[in-house]
Amino acid sequence: MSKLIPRNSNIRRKLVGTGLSYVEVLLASVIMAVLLVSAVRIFGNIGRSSRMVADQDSAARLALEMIQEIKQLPYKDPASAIQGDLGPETDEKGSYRSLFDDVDDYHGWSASPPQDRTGEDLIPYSHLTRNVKVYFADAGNFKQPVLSDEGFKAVAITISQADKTLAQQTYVIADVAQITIDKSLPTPKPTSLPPDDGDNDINE
Ligand SMILES: [Ca+2]
Repeated sequence: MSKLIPRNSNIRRKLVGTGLSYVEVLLASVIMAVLLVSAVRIFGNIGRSSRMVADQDSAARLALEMIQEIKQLPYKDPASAIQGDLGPETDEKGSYRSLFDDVDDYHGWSASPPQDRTGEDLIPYSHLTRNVKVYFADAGNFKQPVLSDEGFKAVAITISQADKTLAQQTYVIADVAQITIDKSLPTPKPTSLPPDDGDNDINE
């Protein structure tokens, strides 16, 4: 036999109050779980974005270091009578890069981890691969490879992680000795200077 509890009794208020508390706790738990999952996702995305930005910075730095090394060298091999083949000469192969002595010796170079010129691994970039390709560039369109040397070599440097390319930079190096001056251009006339007035003015 059930017993009715008066609507305004303290017991009823306590029971009703207890029931609402469970619901509130349940809702709060659900909300906390949703917030927690969202926070994990947000921080996960921030972490991935930070790593991606750091890797792209590293890739740009590695490409820049390589082209700075390459552009210090002569356009052509100073010791080889045979020009026209791209890549290191026979006596330079297997020397890491320490014996490379011209721009196109770097053609086909690839290392993972990237290395310095003496062959030391660059440990901070051990998850990256750096490779170089060199091609003769069309004098009228540097993006167009050609079979013979027209006075320009394009150096394409790619930095990748697994199969993903992080940076790809292409630089063009000119053979200054091979570039001819267009003699059809008018020769500038020498400017006549005013006669010296003899006062040894340093600005004259
Ligand atoms: Ca060489």
